Amino acid sequence: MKRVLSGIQPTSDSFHLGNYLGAVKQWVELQDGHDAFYCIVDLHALTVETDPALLRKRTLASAAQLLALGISPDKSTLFVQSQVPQHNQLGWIMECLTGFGEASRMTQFKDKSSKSGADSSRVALFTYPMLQAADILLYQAHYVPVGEDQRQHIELTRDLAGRFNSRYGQTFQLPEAYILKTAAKINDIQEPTAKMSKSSGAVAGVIEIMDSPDANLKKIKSAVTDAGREVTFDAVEKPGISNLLTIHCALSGRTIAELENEFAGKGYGDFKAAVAEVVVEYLRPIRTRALELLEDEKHLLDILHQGSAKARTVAEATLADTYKNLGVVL
Ligand code: ATP
Ligand code: LTN
Repeated sequence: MKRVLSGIQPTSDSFHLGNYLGAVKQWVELQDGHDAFYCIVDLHALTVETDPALLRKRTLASAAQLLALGISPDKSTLFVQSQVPQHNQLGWIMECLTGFGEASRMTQFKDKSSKSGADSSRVALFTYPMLQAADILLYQAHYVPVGEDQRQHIELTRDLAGRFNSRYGQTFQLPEAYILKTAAKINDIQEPTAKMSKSSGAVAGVIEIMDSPDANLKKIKSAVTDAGREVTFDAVEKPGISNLLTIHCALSGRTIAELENEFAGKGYGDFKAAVAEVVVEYLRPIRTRALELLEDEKHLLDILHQGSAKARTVAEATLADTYKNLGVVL
């Protein structure tokens, strides 16, 4: 069976629709027929200032949401990054392989560091992609299901794996990004040319899984639309309507052409009401299930501890090979 690995940061109380449609929906589908490892990357979340109580709460909330969205501990290994110390150990080796210029070209670093200025950004924000490479390579993953914004980090991971293999002997599987064209990027519904984001979007533009059905209904009904009146897909001229069409299709399974037909001659208002209905009904049972899971913290911790124990066995074997090939005395 091919290996799959992906990660998500516990940086907010709720995942948003972009996280689900861009990434987690594929995680759920890939559980069948693959050996899947899914990691809550709490160490990556520390690259920005965090409050200890919030980090704990959000790590558990992330686990509850992943389970509610369909990740099954019987089918895949769900674990917490900090519970597998080999991530830091291989992360250092990856830093030793990466050029300063190469790391400086990472667009996520450039975007995030430009917000507070490079001087006040943490060093770990700069080395973040090398820890991510370690996350992936420890498990010898073939596929990495992520949204479009992560493509460059997966390319770097492939480069580092290839570099290590050619210098020190075959050690790592070269991973491939697994990115679906249809929902690879969901945009902010108030600012539809920017990606929907946990940390940088204003709340009104971000559809959160843990938001109440009422709140999401209101948000979608006040989504920004475009000039004109026709519901048609045109990412350049009509970014607002196109984003809503993408969301509707991804959740309802209908095609853009079907929706364009159905709403021909009707206004944006009717269309937004339909999108709101689809989103709210899709998310309602997921939120309820996540809230139920959060009531039993011990059960959640048991699942994570079991996952982390299984992850450690795989990670230990890869790290031992890496050290041996590097000439480290064992
Ligand atoms: P932050 O804003 O804090 O960087 P984020 O919202 O981008 O967070 P991550 O934890 O970095 O979320 O990403 C988890 C997964 O969700 C990644 O695979 C990422 O590619 C995907 N993702 C995030 N935002 C979107 C989006 N707007 N559309 C599609 N996929 C997305
Ligand atoms: N950098 C990713 C989160 C992440 C990840 C990973 C994704 C950390 N480690 C390993 C895939 C595989 C992000 O910001 N979305």
